[in-house]
Amino acid sequence: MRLFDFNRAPNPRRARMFIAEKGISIEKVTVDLYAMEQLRPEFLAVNPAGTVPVLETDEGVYLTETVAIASYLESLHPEPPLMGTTGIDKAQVLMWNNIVEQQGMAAIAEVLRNWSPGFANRAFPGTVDYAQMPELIERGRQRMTQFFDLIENRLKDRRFLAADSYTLADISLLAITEFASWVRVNPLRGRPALAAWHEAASARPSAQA
Ligand SMILES: N[C@@H](CCC(=O)N[C@@H](CS)C(=O)NCC(=O)O)C(=O)O
Repeated sequence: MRLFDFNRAPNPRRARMFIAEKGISIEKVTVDLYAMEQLRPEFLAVNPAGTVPVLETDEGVYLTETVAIASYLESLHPEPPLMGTTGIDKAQVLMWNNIVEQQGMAAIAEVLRNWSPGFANRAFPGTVDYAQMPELIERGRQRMTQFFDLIENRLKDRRFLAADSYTLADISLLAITEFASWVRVNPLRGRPALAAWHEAASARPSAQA
């Protein structure tokens, strides 16, 4: 089994933190996004979407979404459970993980990819070039505020985002809370519940992954 990885990017970090929480080790293959290695034919044969992380299973199947990688590893290594144990907990983990990806990650990506010169013509990952649209930057920032306010409200009286223990949803939230600094936003400012949650989450050894 191998993980196609890049240590500076937030989505591969989610996979690495999940692996670290499981206490397992998986061979890593670096795909240097700064050198655009994700668009080389040999990597596009692994993942036509040109994104990392990708988990290559022992059977040669490529899993190209973090949630799928997590789900597969959870099935192989159920302890400690990171995706819920009861029906309702499993549903809540997927629900909050989706909210983090589709509202939080998407909003930050909207700002970053339409703003940073490093993403000129790279408004989306993959082989098709998309021009930046600067008018989306401010909208993305508003969506970020809306997302982190939602999370602040959720965490007011809870230790963890989705269930009674640390899960994939928390891992995803940790990755994107820190990813916000890429667009010079500190989501902890003025959000005490998120700040307390972040202090605890970032103290976990897996946060170093
Ligand atoms: N939905 C995917 C997202 C993967 C993704 O967008 N990865 C980024 C790095 S954080 C990437 O590979 N970007 C390549 C590019 O921008 O060309 C997941 O859940 O892992």
